[in-house]
This record gives sequence, C-alpha cells and structure tokens, in this order.
Amino acid sequence: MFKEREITSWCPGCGNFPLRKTLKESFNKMNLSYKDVVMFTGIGQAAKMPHFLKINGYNGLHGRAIPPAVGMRIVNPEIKVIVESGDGCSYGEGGNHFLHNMRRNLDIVHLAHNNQIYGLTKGQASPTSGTDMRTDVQPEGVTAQPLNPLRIALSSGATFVARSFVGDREHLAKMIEKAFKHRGYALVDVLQPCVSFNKINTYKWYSERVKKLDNHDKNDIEAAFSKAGIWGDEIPIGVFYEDEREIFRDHFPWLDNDEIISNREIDPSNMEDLLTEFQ
Ligand SMILES: Cc1ncc(C[n+]2csc(CCOP(=O)(O)OP(=O)(O)O)c2C)c(N)n1
Ligand code: SF4
Repeated sequence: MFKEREITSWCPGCGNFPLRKTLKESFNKMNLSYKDVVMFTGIGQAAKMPHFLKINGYNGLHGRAIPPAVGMRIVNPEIKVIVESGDGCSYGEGGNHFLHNMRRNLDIVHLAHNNQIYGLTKGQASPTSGTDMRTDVQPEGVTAQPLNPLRIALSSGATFVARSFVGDREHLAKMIEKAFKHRGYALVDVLQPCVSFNKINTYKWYSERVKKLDNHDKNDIEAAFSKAGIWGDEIPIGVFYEDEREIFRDHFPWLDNDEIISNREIDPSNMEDLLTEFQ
C-alpha cells in the first residue's frame, strides 16, 4: 500500500495535497506496489512528491525529470514510469525534453502540476502564467502569451493528452488511471492552485470555469486541438486526445532478446575487463 508521509513543506491548502491523496488512492486501487512504479521529478514544490509519498523516486535537476525516466523506461519495460513536476519544471526549464520525448512516444505518464506560477522560488511568472499577471519580478504585468501545454503536446506527437483539476478528485483519479492504462506518452495537465503566490487562479477561479468535455471525439486530433484552445470563462477538462502508435522500445526489438538489463547481476570484479575493451 502506498502511504503519504506525515511531514511536508507544502503550505496549508496547497493543491499538491489533493493531488498526492488522489495519486496514492489510484496506485492502491490499481493494485500497484512499491516494486511496480518509479517516480521521476525535477525541482520545485510539486517535484518534492517523492519526498512526501512513500515511493521509489529520483529527484533530479530543474527541468530534467524526463531524461532519467527515459533511461529507466528503456532498461526496464516492466516498471511503470511516472514523471511528475510543476509547470515551470515541465514546460519551462524542461520544455525541450517535454517536446522531444513526446515525439519518441515513450511509455511514460507525465503529471504536470500546473499552478501557473513558480511556487518554490516565491511567485515569479511561469510559462503558463496569464498575460498581465503581476508578480514581484513582473510588477507591470506579464507581457508574453501563456504557453498552451495541451496544444504543444497534440502537435508534438503525445498519444494521450488530458487535463484535470485537483478540486475534482474523482475526475482526477479517472484521468490518472486512464493515463496509466495508456501505452505511450500520457500527459495529464493538472490544474493545481498555489494558494500562497497565485492569487488569480485560485480554487474558486478554477471551480467556476472547469467543465467536463462532452460530445467530444477523442480520436479526432483536429477537434482536440480546437477544444484545447478554449481557456477563459470555460476551461474544458477530460481526455482531449487518445491514439495508439508504436512506442519507442518497439523500434528496438533486440532489447527484448536478452534478459532485461535491470535484472542482470552486476559483478564489480568484471569491470576491469570491460574497461580494457575501451582502451
Ligand atoms: C536551471 C534552474 N533554473 C532555475 C532554478 C531555480 N528554481 C528552482 S524551483 C523553480 C521554480 C519551480 O516552479 P515549478 O516548476 O512551476 O514548480 P512549483 O514550485 O510551482 O511546484 C526555479 C525557477 C533551478 N533550480 N535550476
Ligand atoms: S508555494 Fe504554492 S505550490 Fe508551493 S507549497 Fe505553497 S501553495 Fe503549494
């Protein structure tokens, strides 16, 4: 059984709490054990998830959660790999890895905690902050257009693209479970209020706007792209797009011809022979 740790450094009321609770419950519902999942994160408040949930995890550099996840995905196809990080870490510092690994379609679940702000470093604008948002370092307001992670994912080859909101845990659990069942890169952009530094996109603000997608054909990429462009008085949540295509590992069948690398016994006394091969 997955368990939450008692002590965290998150602010009371932070949207990371309901996300952690939902994630834990979903893991338990899916009958996953500690041996079945590894979580990769970067830096930020969201990225502290493996510190606050009892899980096998790897906490890397800011924006660099995906590369080690890719390594794990390649050497061990049996383990579920989850990348979890904030909007800054996922779409800003980690933007390049986000783009290129969706093209590769690795079998990875990516939960992006989207609070539209840099939480850990005390409230600078992030790539998803709204235009005109004022912060301590953007006192006259953000001038750039917010990045649209769903449209980027759709145009970069992600085979599962969804959005949810921590204020609707039932919906969030459904999206997490669908993402885990999907074979391929599964992005769930999770609206996660930062109660300390984002006073615009609050629980109330999101609650008044989120609306479940209905009459939507999730196999139609044009329809998904159009729905992903809706943001304002209405914010659609749900699965925007789902498709099946070969995953990265399918292109390298020789990886399956041998015992999986992670099961091999490593004998350090053999290292010398191996190193001399490269001399
Ligand atoms: C390359 C690099 N740039 C900047 C920083 C400083 N930094 C640490 S956390 C952070 C923001 C985190 O924001 P986000 O990823 O949105 O996560 P949140 O804290 O909101 O959950 C920044 C800018 C860093 N550690 N490394
Ligand atoms: S700063 Fe924001 S994101 Fe970070 S723990 Fe506090 S409320 Fe959560």
